[in-house]
Amino acid sequence: MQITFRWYGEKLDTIPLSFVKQIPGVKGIVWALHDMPAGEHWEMDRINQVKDYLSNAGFNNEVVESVNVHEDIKLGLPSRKKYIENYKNTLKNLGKAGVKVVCYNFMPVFDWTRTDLYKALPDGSTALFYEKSKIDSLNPYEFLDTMSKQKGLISMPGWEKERLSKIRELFKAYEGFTIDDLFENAKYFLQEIIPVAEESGIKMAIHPDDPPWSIFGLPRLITSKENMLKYLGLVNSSSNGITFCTGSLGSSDKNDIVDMIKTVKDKIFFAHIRNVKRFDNGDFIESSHRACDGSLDIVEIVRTFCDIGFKYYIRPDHGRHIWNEESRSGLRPGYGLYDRALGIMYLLGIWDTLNKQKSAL
Ligand code: DNO
Repeated sequence: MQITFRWYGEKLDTIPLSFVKQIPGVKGIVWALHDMPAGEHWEMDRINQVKDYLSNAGFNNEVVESVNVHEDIKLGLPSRKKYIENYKNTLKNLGKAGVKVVCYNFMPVFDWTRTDLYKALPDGSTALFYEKSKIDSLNPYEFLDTMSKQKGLISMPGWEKERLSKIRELFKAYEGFTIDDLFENAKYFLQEIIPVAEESGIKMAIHPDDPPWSIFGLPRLITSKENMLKYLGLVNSSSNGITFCTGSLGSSDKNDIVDMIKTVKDKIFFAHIRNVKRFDNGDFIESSHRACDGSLDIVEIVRTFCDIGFKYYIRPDHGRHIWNEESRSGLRPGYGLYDRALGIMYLLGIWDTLNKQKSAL
């Protein structure tokens, strides 16, 4: 396996890559052209610019998160053809630049959803929090209104200003839309792009829905083991796979994470490993990576990845905001430096111990 770290680019991230270099074990940067709206074609020279920048800092560019899927593709509108063509051309260019894995999602309208970006944990750190009753009681417009008052919302991936400005039209377009419609449109998309991914040497890795249940009446696909298997079966290919995000799937106590990893093991090309603490009323908060701090047994999860001989990419995913980091300007909620670095050390500690035990056998 290879440890990676998500970074938003020279203009959009305030964490210097020289700091990331000091975290033991990080080989690659998980990147994207975050200024490109979904559906646009990524030009070769922009891709190469990032590649050179990363390689000068001592990192590879093998994982992209995300090439976003235009909403017209999810909705199955006639205009999807143009956006799918752009997607294919982007994949071809990424392949030429040495990219091996492309993460994406197929969530209608909202990407990951939380209600508080800075909820205090008992130790004084803050973290992303989901309050079920709030989501259940507000309509999406009221919800957006409360969210946009919180510092940093529009710097969250998937919550871009230009996207949010179309929210009313989008909800209208999804009226009466079912999960079967969404699966059907995903199938069409995969049938088109997977052959191009194969030719370009790219593994496509869909990110689970976060949280893994329907919100605001919108259907969601990657929420359970059954749905994951159904999605993988839409197009049978060694390029059709999963970004296994433990925190997203683990926000639901219905998901047995270890069992899911074992089930889809050959299809996991990228793993986001983080912990989450679930509460009985359906709320959850992103806790530290340590197993005893949350509801997920991160030790067992890492052991399972080690046992299946996982050879692809892992990142620590989100972190809490610690050591006064939330006062830093330019902080992206969930994407500070310190707790993600601690997360990496925890994951590597477990991984190294397991490997040592294995070689002692
Ligand atoms: C949040 C992320 C998601 C993820 C996309 C993948 O931190 O895990 O925004 O990048 O859903 O397309």
